[in-house]
Formats: sequence, C-alpha cells, structure tokens
Amino acid sequence: MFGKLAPAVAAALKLVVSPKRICCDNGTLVFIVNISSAIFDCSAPDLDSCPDESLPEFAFIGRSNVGKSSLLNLLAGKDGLARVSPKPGFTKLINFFTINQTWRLVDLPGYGFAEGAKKDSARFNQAVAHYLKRRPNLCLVFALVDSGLEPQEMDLEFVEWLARNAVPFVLVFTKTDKNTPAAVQTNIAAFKARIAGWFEQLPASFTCSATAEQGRQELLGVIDEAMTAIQAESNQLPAAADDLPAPSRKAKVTRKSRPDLMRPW
Ligand SMILES: Nc1nc2c(ncn2[C@@H]2O[C@H](COP(=O)(O)OP(=O)(O)OP(=O)(O)O)[C@@H](O)[C@H]2O)c(=O)[nH]1
Ligand SMILES: [Mg+2]
Repeated sequence: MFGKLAPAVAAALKLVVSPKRICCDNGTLVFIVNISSAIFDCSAPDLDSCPDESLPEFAFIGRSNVGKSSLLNLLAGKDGLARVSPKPGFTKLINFFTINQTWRLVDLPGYGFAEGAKKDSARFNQAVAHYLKRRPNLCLVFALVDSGLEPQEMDLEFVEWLARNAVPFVLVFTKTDKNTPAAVQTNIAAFKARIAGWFEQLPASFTCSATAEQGRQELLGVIDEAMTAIQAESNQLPAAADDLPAPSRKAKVTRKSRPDLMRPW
C-alpha cells in the first residue's frame, strides 16, 4: 500500500519531534486532563462526508486490530463509545467523537486487512489517506504499533508514508499488558532503530494498554499541550472590532496553526 522511500528522499527527510514538557516513555511529568463529555458525532465514508472543520482533531491510525478503538475509549473514559472487536478490519468508516465540546477524537479504519470486498477496502484506504493528507484541522495522529510484535514491514512503511506526506504524528506502542516489560522494550527499541535514519530526532513515543488502563494521562497530556498551543496562537490574533459577531473572532484551526510540537518535519 505504501511505497518504499528512496534513500535520497529519506536523507532529505530529517525530521524532528520536540515533545517539550510532555511525559514520554521515561518522563516524569503527568498531566491531569478532565473529560467532561464524549459524544459520538458521525461516521464518514470519505473526506467529503466529514463534519465541519471547526474543531481540532486527533486521529488514531494503525494496523487492523492494533487497538485504535480501544485506546480511543480509554482516552475518552467511556467503554463502548467506539466499537471494539477481536475481528480485524472492524472499523470501516472514519468515526468522529466530540470531546468536551471543543475537540474531536477520530477513529480511523486500520490498514493491512485484506479480507472483504477489494473494492471497499481500496475505497476506505483511499478515504483514510485523503483524511490524513488533506484534513486542515487535523492536529496530530497517534500512530499505533503493537508492542508485542517485532517491527512489521507494514508499520514501518506506514511510518514512512506519514513522514513523506508530512503528517504530524507520535508513536503509541499498544497492548503492553500482553508481554513482559523486557519484551515490550526490545520490540520498541527494534522499531525505533529501523526508523531512526529518517529522523534527526525520533518522533515522541508512548506506551499504552487499554486493558490495564495504562498511558491515558500521558496521551491526554499530548492533546492538552496541543490545545493550549492552539489557544495561545488564537489569543495572539489581532483584536477584532467590538461589533463583530463572536464567531468571526474565533481562530480557525488550520494545519498552519498547529503548534511546533505537531511539526516533526
Ligand atoms: N490485551 C489487550 N488487548 C487489547 C488491548 N487493546 C485492544 N485489545 C483487544 O484487541 C482487539 C482489537 O481491538 P480494537 O480496539 O477493536 O482494535 P482496532 O485497531 O480498532 O481494530 P480495527 O477497527 O479492526 O482496525 C479487541 O479484542 C480488543 O479487546 C490492550 O491494550 N490489551
Ligand atoms: Mg477499530
């Protein structure tokens, strides 16, 4: 699905993610983020069907069955908000959830699931690619990788694809409860070693387990950081005339207004 990156292109792609004060794998800071509401918004089969672009969005992507929907529920603090299944390829549409009425979590269909109608599969893959490349209010992608597996070519290719297409992302290694901490760390180190050559500084990475409810505050902290930066930027906009209606004074969330944290390139 995702082509190989030519060595010359890889060399040019010296990417940086600066996690600032966010708690990473070995960090110590903890953010306390309160989720007061989490509501299913809508499902979209393609980019044109996505809801309005007024709210910042944070999307989950990764291989089918890696735990995207489960992680979304963990962050939202609401079991069953996004539908979870042991059957790979379960999430088939782009699903939007509005959190605290101010931002959205977006559950994307996974890649690497070959069963089912080929036509449908291709269409959904294209829809995801369009969403990731063109959605102007997409702030950050959580790229999920199964911590229980050695580096998989498909995940590596997908990370290349994100990098090549300048999609802002952090890595999230999932299902840490399924293996020993040592095995998890070995797999994570092997994955990072495989992608290290594409980045001046590796993308920020996190671990999580939806089952053990691990990693929630750290990932909410990433979102909080992004929201704070967006807010700070909108506060710096020139003051609007008093008689303008309130909506005109709102900063529009665009890819341009994403904070530095969100720009690994
Ligand atoms: N042990 C363990 N199982 C998990 C974890 N997260 C998810 N699962 C299980 O993995 C399976 C797939 O989870 P989903 O959240 O539906 O995965 P997904 O990435 O959304 O899958 P698709 O929608 O098919 O792409 C389910 O059986 C979950 O219960 C975890 O942290 N630990
Ligand atoms: Mg899913």
